[in-house]
Amino acid sequence: MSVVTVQTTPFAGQKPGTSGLRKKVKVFQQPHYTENFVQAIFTAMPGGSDGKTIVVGGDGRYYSPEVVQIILRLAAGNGIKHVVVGQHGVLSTPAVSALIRSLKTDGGILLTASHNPGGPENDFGIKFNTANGGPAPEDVTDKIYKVTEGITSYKQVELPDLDISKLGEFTHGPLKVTIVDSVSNYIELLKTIFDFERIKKWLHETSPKPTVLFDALNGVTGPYGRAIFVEELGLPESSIQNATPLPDFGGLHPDPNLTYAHTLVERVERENILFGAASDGDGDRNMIYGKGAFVTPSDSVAIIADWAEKAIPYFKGGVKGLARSMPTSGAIDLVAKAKGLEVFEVPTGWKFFGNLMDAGRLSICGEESFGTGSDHIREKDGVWAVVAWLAILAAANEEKPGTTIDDVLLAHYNVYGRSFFSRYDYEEVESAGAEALVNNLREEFAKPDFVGQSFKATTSDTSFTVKEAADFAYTDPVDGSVSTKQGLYIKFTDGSRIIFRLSGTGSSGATVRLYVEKYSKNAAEYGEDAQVGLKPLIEVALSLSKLQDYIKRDKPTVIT
Ligand code: VG1
Ligand code: CO
Repeated sequence: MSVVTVQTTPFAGQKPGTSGLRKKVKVFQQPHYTENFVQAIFTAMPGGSDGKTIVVGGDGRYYSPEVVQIILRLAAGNGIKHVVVGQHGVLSTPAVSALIRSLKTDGGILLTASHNPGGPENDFGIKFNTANGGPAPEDVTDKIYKVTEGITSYKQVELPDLDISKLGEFTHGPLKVTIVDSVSNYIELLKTIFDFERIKKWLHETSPKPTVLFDALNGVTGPYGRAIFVEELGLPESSIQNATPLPDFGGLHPDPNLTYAHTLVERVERENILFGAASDGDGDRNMIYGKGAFVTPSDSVAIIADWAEKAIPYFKGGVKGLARSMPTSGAIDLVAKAKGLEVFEVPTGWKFFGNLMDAGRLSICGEESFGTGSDHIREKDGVWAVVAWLAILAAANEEKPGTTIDDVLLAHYNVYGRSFFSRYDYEEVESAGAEALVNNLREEFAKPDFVGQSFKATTSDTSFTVKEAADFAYTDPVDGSVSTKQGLYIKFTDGSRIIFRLSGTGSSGATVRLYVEKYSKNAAEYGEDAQVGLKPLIEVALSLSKLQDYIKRDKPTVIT
């Protein structure tokens, strides 16, 4: 079968965002749209596509099977030698990263729009990961975008559809295609990281038995959850729910937060479940939620870092360094300080952690957006974080039987203090208004008297004085690459922060994110509701930015 060159013209806006290209399914279904972007990946991949091996898989959302076939045809046209595909095209994002690394492939293509809803009217996405298993760095995504802007043709072999339901090795035109089980490689990796026997001992030899509930929100992690919680840890079938991946996530918004993971929150509260957790559509996010105890992602990563050596065999040899994205609270910085570890503050998006991990300077990191992970792979890893928390509880219960999530949180605050944190999302607002909001803030920041200015809350006398304000820029300590305009932040003299950023994962319009953080070392405040403690700061953020005027919304879409 020969390679056919198909004429095409560029589509505007094929620019990968925080985590790949995300658009409505209908956009990807336009003739040549998906092909153009896949061709750009093959053209831009480091070292070219000729003779290379790649992994292909995703969260199984609507339109994935069709795109797997498109990728196979273009892979054949672009000289790729071997494609490793998850059965039915399904692999969680962490599982793709793990496969790229364990099979030492030249990269992978992930078919997911992560936590965005799926189905014919919703979102699809394509992301390219490089040979280290992590999301392509900005120089590669910039090149992909450049190629899409000038594309005139793509190359393919007109192959019939391959049956991707059967495991094994196949010859498909000029390609070798291996269809692999979606979960086994990943589960084997987790077994090398955690002490499952120790977790089992706590789960089965405690009376009454600790109760666990994992909610896959109809996303990709259902089979992974079953393999770990039911098969490996011996928990009952009732300890997992929404565990069959559905192409439209059963209409759920597969984002593990208090708003969207209500199926989890309700059952945990109703049944007094000790340990609850949820994951997102593609399995890289997680939420930890026990009866009456919500763990903010910023606290979660700090606590995992604090317990790592004691609870997780993978870190027995020592933790190398810690990191967080800029808007994430400074809780992890305090752990790093106490342990004498390096800590890095990177822009939003997991791609910025990869270089530090590859250089052996980073072990554990996280983002406030329910992303937690380590250098066992190069993506954030929802199921890993859930098992990490089970490992912490098992270890904590050895020291003091009956320890709950709440107890772990309080013990942490008693040592390190508490960072109150919240994020307000204003989704799908008009792009012009969002741009104007950001431009206005930049102008304010540039005024000579902005630093030193005090702002008073609207419903109380609390006021905050600006210590520093800037647009976050990051110089990668490993390769020296510079990323600018990564979010506008204001630090106040009392250590509080507010941050404004535009999302890079939406599929239409603009999403404004407002992040607020306030640190307390006052034990009387540790049990407070974050929204109460943060109220004055939020009021100041809204009034100084004139956010409601610019984007014409009086309430956020989601508060986390
Ligand atoms: C959001 C989060 C960011 C995360 C990204 C991908 O990006 O804020 O922290 O890395 O989603 O997460 P943005 O640009 O919309 O703020 V997901 O689970 O794709 O994989
Ligand atoms: Co995700």
